Amino acid sequence: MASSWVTITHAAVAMALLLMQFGFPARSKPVSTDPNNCLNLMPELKCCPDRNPKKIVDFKLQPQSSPLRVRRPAHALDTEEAQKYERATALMRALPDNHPWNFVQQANTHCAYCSGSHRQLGLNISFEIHGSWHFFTWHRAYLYFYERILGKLINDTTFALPFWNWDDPSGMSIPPIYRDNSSSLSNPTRYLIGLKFIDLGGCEGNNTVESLPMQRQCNLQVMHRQFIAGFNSSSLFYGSPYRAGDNSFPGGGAIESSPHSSVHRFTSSDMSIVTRAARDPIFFAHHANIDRLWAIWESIPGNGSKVFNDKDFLEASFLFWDENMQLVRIMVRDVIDTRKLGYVYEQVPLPWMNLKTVVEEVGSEDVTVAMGEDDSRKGEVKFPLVLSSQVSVHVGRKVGAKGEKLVVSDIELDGRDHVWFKVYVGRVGGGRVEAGCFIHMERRANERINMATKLQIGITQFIEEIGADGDDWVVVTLVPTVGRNKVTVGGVSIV
Ligand SMILES: [Cu+2]
Repeated sequence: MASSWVTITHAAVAMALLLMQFGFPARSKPVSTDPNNCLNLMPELKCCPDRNPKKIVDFKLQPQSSPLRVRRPAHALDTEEAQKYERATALMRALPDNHPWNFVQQANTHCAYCSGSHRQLGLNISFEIHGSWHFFTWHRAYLYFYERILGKLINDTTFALPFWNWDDPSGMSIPPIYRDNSSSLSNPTRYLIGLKFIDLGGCEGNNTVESLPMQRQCNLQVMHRQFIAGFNSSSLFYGSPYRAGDNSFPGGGAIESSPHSSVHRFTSSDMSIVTRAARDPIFFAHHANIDRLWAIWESIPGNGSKVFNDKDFLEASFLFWDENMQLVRIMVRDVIDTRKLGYVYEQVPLPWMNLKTVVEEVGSEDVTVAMGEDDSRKGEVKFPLVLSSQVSVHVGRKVGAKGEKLVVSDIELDGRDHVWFKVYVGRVGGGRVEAGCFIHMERRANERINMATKLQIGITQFIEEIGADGDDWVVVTLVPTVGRNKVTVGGVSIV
């Protein structure tokens, strides 16, 4: 026994020495931005920064000298707050075109990180900030600098961006400050939907007195569902890891598809096209609410983020111009705590938190096509399949498994297309719930963007709600809503 142990130990040491000699094991690295390599891939929209940095400064958290900035609901701003924000944005718009604080330059900062323009340091591949665990983190850093620049322009160190409180019925339409066409906060190209009720994901109605309560309730259901879908798993909430050298879009978290992308779509015009989105000032209120939801998720007991143990997450870095006109490299570890960044969100009710999920009865017109090892109708659905119409499959699961995840794998599309499909989980012969959705927003590019990604949804609570805890099979239904025939799905499984 002893001699074989020695042999194994020797073999392990020898192997380790061999690996070291060849430079293995290859250590993964955090993604970072190349300051000297940015490609203007779309001639009509030059997203790369106009100014080349002379030097880059590492971000340092500021000691708190002034009171915390308090981000308030946009629909509840008083006249003075609204005028301040309007004035700061007007000043930002009036800056010279190539000034890093100029409104369009600021909008381009977002574009450069979502159009393939910015490259990963030393790798000459896209640095994309959507569809991965850096969705929340990059946008938090972006808003942080944007807010401080606005504050600087009006000489107010307590200036705070408002948030679009679309998760509460009182904020479920475009806030008044963004509707006045003479204001620096407006975007006249938006459709005339200012008075309509927002659709957080499949909640359209005719906006009549009769339909509004239903639309309101549906939106709250979307909020509730998307939080459950990514509830107590940091990988489901944040999205998949994205490390140096990885392809773009490894998989976004639940909130990124909906309500994030659905609100972009609802707002229309610039907001519905990723590469143009930040040209609408409402972008910043929308993303402030996304940022607030992240802070809320973190505050839920038991949601301790495992991503915070991953160095590649914490040490990823982005470049922004700060309020002192320096180009700053900021790391994800610096944006984890909003208080350290000097701001908090005003606490408002969360009417969606403790709802009960609506279980739909499935009508006879919903034909279930089965697949799987033990099913006689095996083979009727063949993956990969082009999602042209609703499709249902029986998917096997392990009774008693903890933390069940539904995975829709190898989702392929042209990243320029807007694609949306819903995912239902149902009991065989029983009711179903919408468990989540996949929404990809349109972006502009001259050539096809080959996109391969996946969707993961936490389904433990949904399985309980449909009463399928003891079942070996559930019915998963994919319903294309936008972009039929434009997306291919490689498979559906429960892990
Ligand atoms: Cu967005």
